[in-house]
Amino acid sequence: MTKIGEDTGAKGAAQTFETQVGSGGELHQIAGPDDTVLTTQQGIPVADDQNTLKVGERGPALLEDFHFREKMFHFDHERIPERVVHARGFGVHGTFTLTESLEDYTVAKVLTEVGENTQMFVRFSTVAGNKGSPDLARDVRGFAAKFYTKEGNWDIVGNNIPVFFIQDAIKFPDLIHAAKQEPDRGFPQAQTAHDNFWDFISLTPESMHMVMWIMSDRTIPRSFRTIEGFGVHTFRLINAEGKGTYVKFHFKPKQGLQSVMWNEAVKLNGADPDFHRRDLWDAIDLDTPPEWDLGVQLFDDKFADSFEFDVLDATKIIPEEQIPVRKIGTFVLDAHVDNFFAETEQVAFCTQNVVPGIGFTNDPLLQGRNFSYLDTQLKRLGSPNFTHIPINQPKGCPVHNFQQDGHMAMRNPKGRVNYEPNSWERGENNPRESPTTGYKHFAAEENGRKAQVRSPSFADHYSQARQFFISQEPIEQKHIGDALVFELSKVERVDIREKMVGHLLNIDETLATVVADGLGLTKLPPKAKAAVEPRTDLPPSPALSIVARGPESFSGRKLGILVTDGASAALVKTLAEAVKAQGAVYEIIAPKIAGATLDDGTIAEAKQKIDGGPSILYDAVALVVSADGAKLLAEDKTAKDFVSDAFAHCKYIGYTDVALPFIERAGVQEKDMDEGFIPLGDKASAEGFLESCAKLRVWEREFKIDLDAA
Ligand code: HDD
Repeated sequence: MTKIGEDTGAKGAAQTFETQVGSGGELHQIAGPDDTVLTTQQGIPVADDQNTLKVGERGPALLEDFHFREKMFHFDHERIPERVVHARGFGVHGTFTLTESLEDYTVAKVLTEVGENTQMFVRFSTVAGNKGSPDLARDVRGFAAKFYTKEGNWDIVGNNIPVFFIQDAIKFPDLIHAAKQEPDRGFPQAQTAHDNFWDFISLTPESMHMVMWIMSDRTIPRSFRTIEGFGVHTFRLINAEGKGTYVKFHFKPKQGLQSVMWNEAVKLNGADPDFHRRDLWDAIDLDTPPEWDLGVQLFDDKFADSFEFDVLDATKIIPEEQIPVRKIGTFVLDAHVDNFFAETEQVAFCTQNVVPGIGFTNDPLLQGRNFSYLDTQLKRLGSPNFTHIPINQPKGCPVHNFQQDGHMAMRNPKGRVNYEPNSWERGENNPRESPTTGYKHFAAEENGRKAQVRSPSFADHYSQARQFFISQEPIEQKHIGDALVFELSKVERVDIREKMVGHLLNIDETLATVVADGLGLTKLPPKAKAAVEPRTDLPPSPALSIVARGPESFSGRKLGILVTDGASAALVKTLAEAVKAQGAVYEIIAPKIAGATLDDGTIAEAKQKIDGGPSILYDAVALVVSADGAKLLAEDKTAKDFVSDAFAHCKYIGYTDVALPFIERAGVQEKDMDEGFIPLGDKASAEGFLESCAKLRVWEREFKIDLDAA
């Protein structure tokens, strides 16, 4: 037994503790009464956090050890249920600033007070994978935004795709069951490439528009920073006169749109399963936080009545060419959470969180969501008091009501009165309704027969799928074909593959033929029966292409500079300056993590050893090697992969002339060295290289090197 210090730091109360010392006989010093002392949840200072209380050195443990019991009890209960969908997420704080008032359309202060800053929290996510699944799964990205407005919390629980798989919320559990792991085997994880998913889809023609989007590169984004966000549904704005205007919400990334290639995504999931979250974390750390414009498409009943499709159908878009997106403000996401669990895990988004001036429509998917989100928070967070958790508390306004008690209540009304009406004096603890500023539901007139029906106006399932497809650049169309072939090749049942091709025949015959060929079908299956004849007269909408709307510069992108001993110090410096001038970043990759000794004797410190820094981590690469270094790398499989992958992924590759033999040994012949290969030497060449990199990829290359090229 050892006696430990008299002053135990019990917040002023001097106590004496007796405790067993560790087997090494070390003595645990306790600091004075300050905030750095380890305590139990009850505030009792802990003297020994290494050994349980036992009888004798080798004896049994004692129940009396309250510190051990509390610690273990808490640990055993650390996990809460992960979200049934969108389990893997990444949250960040930000600020929204309004630049254009919508006062003609809404009374919502967040949309009318120009120049006002509104605090925000955004959680990005994938849908199907579990919490620990990789970031680059082919999947829809959730883009959920909480605006802490002066009039309460407003949530837009959106995705990076403006349409959805289903039209009625009653099919959501089936969709998600089919998409997630198959129930008997518990796999595949975070993938739609399996029988159950495509079986459900092949029997759900309304999902065909969404299928085009999920098979496009939208589902393998380069970064959270390079995705769009969509509120998806038609919502309603309500002005001071109670007049309603339909609205669709859009988030447009100032960074431009960008995706990776499928082969890259597959490799990224192994090399860095946290690729997207790390990217956003780094961008905030480097003080280059991403920004989005908040845009709205506004329209009235007249437009809705004349539009080709039903504006209440969440499987349809309104092309931007028909109703342009009006940018009304900007948000910047510039602050990390303090704690992942407290904020990112516990944040609770609900589609029904709207503020005065913003309302719903009868979209049957939205109506169902308004029930589901509140319901799920009770399961996940365990109490109706989930709104008391700091991340969910309104920050822009006070909260006063007579809701009380329940598990984990952090605030209860003070004083005697907890009901309404009452005869006590109105006050902070005795709040009253406010007919002037309170939320008023849109006074829509409704009347109809009670029935379980689907409106005939929802019956066109293929026309916009076709419109999306024909709006893509050739390389994007190729990727859609490749993705369908890949996914359906993982489907074991031939009849499901065939059924899918039958649907594609209603969308685009060439696409259907390419996919049928890729699957090795000997003849085209019959066309799927369409509820209404698909239209072929919808014009392409250029706004739907990622490639057409890429960034204008290399800003915010990352160059990988592969160096070896003896490489040119001047060139490394020049490249670094050119990268900086573009607002981009770079990483040095070297054969050893300590870095490389350059030709002037300076050391280029490496961020990555070559094995840990494959070229998939970079938007473009530069091979700044010496002749000896090139010889060495030419014998190294990983180094050769660095080059051959960058080539296969259509990236820009800068190189010193002595690197040529290395490039050749990596499998790239001189005849294959297209405009994406840029010789590096002087300052001008480095600057020219970085300017070319703004195009991000040399897409023509893919048509030359891919067997599947149409
Ligand atoms: Fe959902 C989570 C987006 C349809 C039911 N959904 C969730 C999240 C996003 C979306 C981004 C994650 C929020 C977060 O980060 O915490 N969901 C959508 C979009 C949809 C959609 C854009 C179609 C337009 N969802 C949808 C339907 C239902 C749900 C039709 C059910 C009727 N969604 C849920 C949920 C989740 C959820 C079960 C799981 C965790 C959560 O809500 O908080 O309630």
